[in-house]
Amino acid sequence: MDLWYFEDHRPGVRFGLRCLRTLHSERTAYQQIDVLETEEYGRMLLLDGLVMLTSRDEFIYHEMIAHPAAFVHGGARDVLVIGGGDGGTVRELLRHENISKIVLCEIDKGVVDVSLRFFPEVSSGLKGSSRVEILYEDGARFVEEHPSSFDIIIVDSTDPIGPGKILFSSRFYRSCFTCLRPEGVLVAQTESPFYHMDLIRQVRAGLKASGFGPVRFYTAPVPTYPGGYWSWAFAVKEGREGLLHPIDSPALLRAGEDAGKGRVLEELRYYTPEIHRAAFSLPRFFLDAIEG
Ligand code: AG3
Repeated sequence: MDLWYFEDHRPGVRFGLRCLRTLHSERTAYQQIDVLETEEYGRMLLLDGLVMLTSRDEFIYHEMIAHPAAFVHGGARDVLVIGGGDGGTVRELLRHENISKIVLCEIDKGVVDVSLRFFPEVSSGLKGSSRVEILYEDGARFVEEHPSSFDIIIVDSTDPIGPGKILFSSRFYRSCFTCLRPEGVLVAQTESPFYHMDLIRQVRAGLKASGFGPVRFYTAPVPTYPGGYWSWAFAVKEGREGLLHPIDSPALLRAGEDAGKGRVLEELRYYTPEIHRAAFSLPRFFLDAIEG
């Protein structure tokens, strides 16, 4: 039998993976969760029919959502992850020994439970670390209620539909700004430059209007996401030393001399200091779309 999973990326574009079997399906109060075994990409997690991760390429997405902010800040103690219930982002953040507390604010406990059961290598950080606290709450509400509490906020959301929609709003970004300490960094996943430039422009405007310094974007390939090409917003809050620079921050430039940071780099499979720099260099069509 030939079993295929398809995600419609556009009305005229369809992405497919041949599957061996379905491992899990459930409908939670928030969304449909499915886990499929694919032929080429290992296990795959779907929320409402959209690919959230596969075992084979999740390392690129998770390394790239976590390490740029962690290396640029350098001395973060408290990090908030909104969404990210699979635990991949937490796994990456835990590699940084300066981070003493990670709060994961995931609205749907079902995602955490499914990841613990079917993706142990992704979710490993979610249990057994005293540095991780999991809250099953609305992230938008949480940031409103915790002013000046975090050094880094990472928005590891789904697409801007369903429960993820509010996480792309200007009101949410204003709350994130308030929730960050001075010198804080916000990173948010911002979809595919091929298909979602309107959204990327909207995110940029929302962040700029919320008090952040320059708003930058960076990109990396994620083969199983729309366009195979993904983007993240990177915004900083002014601190005593001014504004942290995404590729020239003192902490990033010193990372090579720090034994702890060196160990982090040795553990990674995608992120390198060179990739970091390159990722912030945007292709012409991207620059034209946000500047034009
Ligand atoms: N968060 C971003 C997934 C968006 C993918 N979109 C899609 N397939 N249409 C993934 C969560 C991983 N921690």
